[in-house]
Amino acid sequence: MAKTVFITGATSGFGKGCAERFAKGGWRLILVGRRADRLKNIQKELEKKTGVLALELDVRNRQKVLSVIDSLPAEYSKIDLLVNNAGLALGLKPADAANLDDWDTMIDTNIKGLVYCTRAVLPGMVERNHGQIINIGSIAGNWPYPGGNVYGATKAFVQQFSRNLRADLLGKKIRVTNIEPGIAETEFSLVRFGGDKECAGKVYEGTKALSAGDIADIVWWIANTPEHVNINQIEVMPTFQAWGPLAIYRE
Ligand code: NDP
Ligand code: 8X3
Repeated sequence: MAKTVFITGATSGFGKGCAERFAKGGWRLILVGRRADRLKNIQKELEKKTGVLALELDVRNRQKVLSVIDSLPAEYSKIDLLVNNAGLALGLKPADAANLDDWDTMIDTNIKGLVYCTRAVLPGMVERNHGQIINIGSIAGNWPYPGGNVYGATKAFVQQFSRNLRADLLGKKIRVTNIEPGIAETEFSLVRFGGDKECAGKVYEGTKALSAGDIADIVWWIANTPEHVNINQIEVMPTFQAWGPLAIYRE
């Protein structure tokens, strides 16, 4: 029987790349996002290859996340893999000038949304003693940078939550991985800079960033490792990205 993957944030970037990769591999898809028109188009395209259930869902809506996952149609109810990908960065201002609403949105989406989806899907996995969760963290959860304040902190949460899930799930055939990508060309920067295409474009100018396909290939590989193998964490950057020196302020 075909396996089922539940992908949050499937309307763009990594999530859409994963949907395409898993459709090619014959998995059934449950695709989540807020933009209904995009979901519909992706569903139409990928239905040529596999079964697709498209869910217009905001992962910040705790009640809806829980009820939608609790009432999945029978043929989609046994989730083999949850890809907790929905997330965003908003702004790049220093902490004293950052917009508090942006901070709320990042916390509500990257932390609380991810936690809601996990909590809703996990009991079924435990009952079946089978499953896998792949979280999309970020290098920003490992390495601080100016303006990364709350975004990076939400991704540090994702890292520790992933590890703690492993601790809770010891003895069960349920795997958990945190993927921590570096710079990748998706709609991420467009969102971060409030739709400013010029500003977003500059982020990727003159370099070779990761692509959505690169991350989808990694997710696909992790999903297809043997059940006794758990990849705890993968940090991946483009070859053209590395660490800078520590900053020293001089008067
Ligand atoms: P995109 O902006 O291209 O995609 C983000 C996806 O998240 C969209 O499908 C969007 O769908 C969805 N999303 C956002 N908020 C919500 C919400 N409240 N409910 C449901 N879906 C939501 O960016 P990426 O593909 O780059 O980002 C995917 C993940 O990867 C994020 O968690 C991001 O933090 C992380 N990441 C990105 C990196 C990069 O450089 N691109 C590097 C490291 C990590 P919709 O708007 O339709 O709801
Ligand atoms: C996205 C990577 O470095 O822009 O998570 O924060 S970065």
